[in-house]
Amino acid sequence: MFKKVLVANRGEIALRVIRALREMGLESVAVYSTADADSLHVKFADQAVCIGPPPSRQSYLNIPSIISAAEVTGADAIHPGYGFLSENAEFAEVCRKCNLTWIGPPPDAMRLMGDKIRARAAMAAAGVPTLPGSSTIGSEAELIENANRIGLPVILKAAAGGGGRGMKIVTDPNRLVDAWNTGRTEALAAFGNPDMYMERYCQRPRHIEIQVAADKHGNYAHLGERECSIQRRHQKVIEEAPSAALLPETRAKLTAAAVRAISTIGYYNVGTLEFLLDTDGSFYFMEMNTRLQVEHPVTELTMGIDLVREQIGIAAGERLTFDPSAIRKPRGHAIEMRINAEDPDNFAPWPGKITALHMPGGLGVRVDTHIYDGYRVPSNYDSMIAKLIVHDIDRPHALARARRCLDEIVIEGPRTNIPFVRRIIDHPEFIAGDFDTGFVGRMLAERAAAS
Ligand code: MV4
Repeated sequence: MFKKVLVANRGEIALRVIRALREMGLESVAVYSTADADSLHVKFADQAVCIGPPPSRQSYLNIPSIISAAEVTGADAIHPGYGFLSENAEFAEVCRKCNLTWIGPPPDAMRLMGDKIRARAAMAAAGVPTLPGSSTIGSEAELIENANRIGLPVILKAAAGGGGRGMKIVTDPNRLVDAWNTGRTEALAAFGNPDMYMERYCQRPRHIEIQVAADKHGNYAHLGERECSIQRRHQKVIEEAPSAALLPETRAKLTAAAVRAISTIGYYNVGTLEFLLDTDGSFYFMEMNTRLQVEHPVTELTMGIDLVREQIGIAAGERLTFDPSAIRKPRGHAIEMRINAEDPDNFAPWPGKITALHMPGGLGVRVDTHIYDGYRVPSNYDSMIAKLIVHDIDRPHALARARRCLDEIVIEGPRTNIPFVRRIIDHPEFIAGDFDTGFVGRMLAERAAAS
């Protein structure tokens, strides 16, 4: 096992990893930008190294600075958290070259999943369902041929995209060429790669993801699903486990497909396969995230497994702490609500000093946050300041607990999206479990029309 681990991240996830390290008896090294000097992750780590000025490019994305911090502190491994460098295969390889263990998957698997076209092909080859689609579209003729074969509507996606960035839905045949050209230009500017591919467009799907974990000894496991359909502009707002929409036989097929996928590619560490679930119960692979996810706590609470501890153990060459072949049923129901410092009416970030703070507590309540009374939310990073996660025997009880917790929270200073979260969890269709990825958009459109 390692002695000292550098955490290449900030905010709540840096704290989450530092807590796991402390419980495992390992030393932690925090890195921070000058904007984060007063952050809790800096205070809670055993050591902390300033790695640069506020902009992420010069600090949390600055590979030489982070490697130097690991070298001067004598760390033997790096945990990347989520976002920032967590899906950067080159960073993973640089760590290895510097004799720092990468607490994450094999770089080749990261690279494969980073290319959405190659990932789709690899998953189809592993027998995982994918939507009818194309490979890289090389010409206008190929574009039209594929659209004719698949049938409109189609969705154009960037090979280097992901998370919903750079997607174009085409319903009108006259818009096809224009959408492809615009998409290519945008993809080149955003990702440095103009390649686009096409899929049949699935209307009103649910976004269901499967948590997987594997060690370096060939043990492959799934830890059930998370329902992530409640999102606004591809940013998840509420996630839950289990999904109210999955029939037991669909769940069995989905989880089996996910395990088959990771064993085929020889994956290890934790990861998430994202699927679209269609209204008829069919499901299709979308992409794989080769890292810990923001919403991992709902799986931890329902499965009783510490995913960060698993990650560290796996990287150190240990076996999974649980039996991968045992059928694990989720215990009760967990719901995560992301709390952002933002204007609840227009979603504009709202940085600034926290002048009063009270977080909820009690049975079945977990709050993952780096904020405290007097903390200043910097304007340089994303606006998520806390995750409120509730757990209870079933979904109705978990929803009641969620409402009780939202009533207890006090955050003064920046405004937050709590009123928006509250409107979702009080919405009759959300309560009934009757929603898809278009739910938030429709809810906001109705509200705009009513005012
Ligand atoms: C789709 C889709 C429908 N059909 N692909 C969004 C995130 C990315 N990982 C995949 N995403 C989607 N891919 C096909 N073939 C719907 C989504 C999608 C979505 C699309 C438009 C607006 C909001 C959305 C929310 C979740 C998923």
